[in-house]
Amino acid sequence: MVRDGDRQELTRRGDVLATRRREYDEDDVRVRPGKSSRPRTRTRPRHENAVDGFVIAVDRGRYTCVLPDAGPDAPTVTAMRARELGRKSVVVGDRVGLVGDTSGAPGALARIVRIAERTSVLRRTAEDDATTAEGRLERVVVANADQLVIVSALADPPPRTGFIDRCLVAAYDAGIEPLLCLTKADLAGPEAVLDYYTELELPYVLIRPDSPLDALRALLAGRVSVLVGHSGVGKSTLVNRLVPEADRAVGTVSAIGRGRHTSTSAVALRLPDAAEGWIIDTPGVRSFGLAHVSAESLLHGFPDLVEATVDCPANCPHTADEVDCALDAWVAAGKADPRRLASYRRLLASRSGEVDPREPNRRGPGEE
Ligand SMILES: Nc1nc2c(ncn2[C@@H]2O[C@H](COP(=O)(O)OP(=O)(O)OP(=O)(O)O)[C@@H](O)[C@H]2O)c(=O)[nH]1
Ligand SMILES: [Mg+2]
Repeated sequence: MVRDGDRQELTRRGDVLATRRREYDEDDVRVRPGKSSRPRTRTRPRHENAVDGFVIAVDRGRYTCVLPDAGPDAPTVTAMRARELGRKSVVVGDRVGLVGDTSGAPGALARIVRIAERTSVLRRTAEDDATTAEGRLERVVVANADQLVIVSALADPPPRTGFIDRCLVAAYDAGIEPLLCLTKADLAGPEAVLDYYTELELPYVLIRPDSPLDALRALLAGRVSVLVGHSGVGKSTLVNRLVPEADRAVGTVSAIGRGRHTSTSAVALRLPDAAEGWIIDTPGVRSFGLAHVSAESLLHGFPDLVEATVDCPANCPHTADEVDCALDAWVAAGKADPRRLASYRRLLASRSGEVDPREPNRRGPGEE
């Protein structure tokens, strides 16, 4: 029998505790459960009745959910978070347990009592450098997305491969499949962008205002896809074409080639007909900070470079000043585009808060 006093003494001496415990019979050691592990008898029965919900919008503490088991025509349910969720955030794409009034009647309010384990989490940080406060400010964009649709206009605003590269890193890091969606193909050709990604097996679609969307629809069917891109690239325009009743506000692009951040929050929309998929429109972002991605994982966004690193010395930082880094020879041999290596190294430098000496203004060509 371990008395309370003894237990404290043992806890202070963690290692000793581990050794000593083995000397007792399991039955002899009766440690009272801590407060946090005590079963919550008051709330548990209601949790068992919780119905499944899928969060499609978040607005000032109110969560709009659909009930997947209630069919596509069932009304949406407005919910708030139950206090017992603590600080856990609920985001668009979350699969949740709902209790309370889940009728969806006007004024009805349900409560979110649990969040299902997420299959993927798309994150971004305000800045790249994890040592700064901004770099530590991590935002979960959406949960449970299967596909990241990187939307880039071919003109107005012009494409920025540095931004696309960042999105690719975020996608691979989160285990979400990327799809490149090049809009405004009526204004400019895709050759330059596609040439940059030749070595990657990156699926892409071209969008013009009058082009049929069959290819895109086929790639979206049955999946949860999230659109990301700069403001003004045409995300909401695309969503309105895919989901005619979506009625997403569409903005204009200013003279300096920037959108006006027309969309202000993420919204998931059900794809019509037999597609059985969801498309999530998100507000335009200026950049996609990657402070949360380790230096090693950063490389996953560059599958065209990964293979070369088997010839690198152990713990090679892959930076430009590392003379034995095998990436330089790989690019010199024509196995990858030198611009991709430069982009990777810019990200490496940006993460550690360093400015790449060859990039006086720190940002890559064409990046905001
Ligand atoms: N020429 C051309 N214009 C387009 C195309 N797609 C969208 N636009 C225009 O681009 C502008 C911006 O479109 P939005 O759909 O609001 O862009 P967004 O990406 O949702 O922007 P934010 O909500 O600010 O992030 C609108 O004036 C659209 O009409 C296209 O394929 N071709
Ligand atoms: Mg929009």
